[in-house]
Amino acid sequence: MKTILTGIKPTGKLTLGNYIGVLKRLKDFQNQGECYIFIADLHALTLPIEPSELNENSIDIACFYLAAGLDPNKITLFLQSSVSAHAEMAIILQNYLYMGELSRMTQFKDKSSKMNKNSIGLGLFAYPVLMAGDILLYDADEVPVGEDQIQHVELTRDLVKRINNRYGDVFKMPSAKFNKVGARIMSLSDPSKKMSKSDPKGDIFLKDDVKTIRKKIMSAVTDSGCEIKYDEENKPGISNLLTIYACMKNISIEEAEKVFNGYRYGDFKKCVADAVIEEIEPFQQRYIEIKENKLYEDVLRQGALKANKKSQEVLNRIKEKIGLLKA
Ligand code: ATP
Ligand code: LTN
Repeated sequence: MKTILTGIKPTGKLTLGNYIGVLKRLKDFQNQGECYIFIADLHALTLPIEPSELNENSIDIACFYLAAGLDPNKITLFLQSSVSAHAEMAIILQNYLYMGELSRMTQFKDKSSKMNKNSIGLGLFAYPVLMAGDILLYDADEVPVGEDQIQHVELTRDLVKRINNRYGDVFKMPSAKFNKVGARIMSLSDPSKKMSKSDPKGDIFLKDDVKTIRKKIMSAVTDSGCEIKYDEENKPGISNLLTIYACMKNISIEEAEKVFNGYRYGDFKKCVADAVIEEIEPFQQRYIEIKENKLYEDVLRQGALKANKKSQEVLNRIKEKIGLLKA
């Protein structure tokens, strides 16, 4: 049976991009293999964050995972920080990843370019080291992520080759699993940019009320043409809305284009808003129920027990291979 692992970092309010890129797909993954799903709270510390915000976001992500249909009897859901093997693994792996390759990571370049050079944390630079450890600790075969995280999974693959070459078969080779459609949902106000929770202009938040969602979609930036056609280069706004619609309806882009043949932009946007609301409204109701009844608490506790057990096995394996003595 294959093992599937993914995480989301609790850095802000989740967006429709997070939903389409990862959350929505997890329900199917849980029937395809053993799933380890976590809240990457240690990763959230790589940029300054208020303690209360980190707390609140972490609870929200746990509730959103469950609202997306994850069944705690089928999967292991946990907080990264409640499994100390993640920190220990990162300390070991940091010696096998090089500063040159880490400095070429797009996420690091993007985030650090917006900061004062003297206050870029070591953790931000070493982000992919911690992430590689997350993946390797559970012998993951598949890692469902959005497009921006593929580079980190590729780096993990390079690391596996490096370590296995030197010490024999220690780690399983993981691969990134991303959507053909919807791996990169773009901002509604600037469709040349990714919809991202740390850059909230142009986002649809999963907690937005229905009226706000409709308003944001109706005022999404498009172009001066009149054809509803997928063309990322010349019609990025329309292409993004077509992608959102196709993902909501589980159809291909070609099918979505056919639906809207001859439509005016305004009518098209209304249909996109209807499709998003139809799916997100019941999802939001499940989220509220889970949060109010604190249904996540027991799930996280049980999840930590299971994740600790599995990750210790793998941690012991690498420790032994590299020559750390067991007392
Ligand atoms: P931040 O802005 O804080 O970097 P983010 O919005 O990019 O956050 P992450 O926590 O980095 O969100 O991402 C969680 C998961 O959602 C990742 O697998 C990521 O690839 C995916 N994801 C994020 N944004 C999008 C998007 N716009 N389209 C598709 N997938 C996305
Ligand atoms: N970097 C990811 C979160 C993350 C992750 C992981 C995803 C941390 N560790 C391991 C998949 C596998 C992000 O969402 N930005």
